[in-house]
Amino acid sequence: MKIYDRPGFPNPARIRIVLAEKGLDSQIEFVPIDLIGAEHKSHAFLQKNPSGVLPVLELDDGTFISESTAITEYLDHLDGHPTLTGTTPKQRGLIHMMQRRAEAELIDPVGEYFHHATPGLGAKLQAFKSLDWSGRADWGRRQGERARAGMIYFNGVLERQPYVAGDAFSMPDITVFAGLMFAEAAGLTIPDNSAALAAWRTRVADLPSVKNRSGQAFLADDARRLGL
Ligand SMILES: N[C@@H](CCC(=O)N[C@@H](CS)C(=O)NCC(=O)O)C(=O)O
Repeated sequence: MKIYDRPGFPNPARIRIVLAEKGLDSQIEFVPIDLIGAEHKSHAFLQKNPSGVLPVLELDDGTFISESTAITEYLDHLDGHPTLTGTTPKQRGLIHMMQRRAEAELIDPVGEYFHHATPGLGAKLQAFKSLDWSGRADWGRRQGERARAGMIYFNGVLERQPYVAGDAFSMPDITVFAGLMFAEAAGLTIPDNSAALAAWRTRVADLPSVKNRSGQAFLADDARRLGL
């Protein structure tokens, strides 16, 4: 199998954590894609994922799977013992629900903030994203506020239970963790009164699959190039 990704970026990081959780690192070839140079908007890449985003998984039979949730589902079920997406109907329902919230209330608004209220991925990408409409920075900042409201929501969840979807670490924990990682890189901080979220983040950061995964440093070189 191959993963088209970019080390350090938040959605590719989700899959690197999944691969480490499932012990699949050695079975994957990592293919780096130049996001700043807009390689993911090339004709060749759009054949793999028409959405033009990373990560993308390529199976040995040539099938392409994109969307981090779909890739996670696939990898989690490969060994017949899913640990990240639930086994009982109740676990699967709760994990799916919290997964949607982790995307809709956190990582997606952080992404909109990053692309609209900051230089985002730089000038070359602006053309692909039609980012030249007026008011985009204001809209982006509102998405930043939505993301911070999402952090407060997840703080409340984590005051009641150890992990985002209940008693066990699962897919939405990975998404919230990547969302916070993205937020930090984009300059959005966790609100002060979010002790449960901050403590959960410290615990998750210490998990072997999170701590030891490859490509942790978010955008270090890219951020410098972009002046973030
Ligand atoms: N919904 C997608 C989001 C993927 C995504 O936005 N990936 C980012 C990297 S973290 C990307 O490729 N951005 C490039 C762009 O927006 O042009 C997923 O879950 O995989």
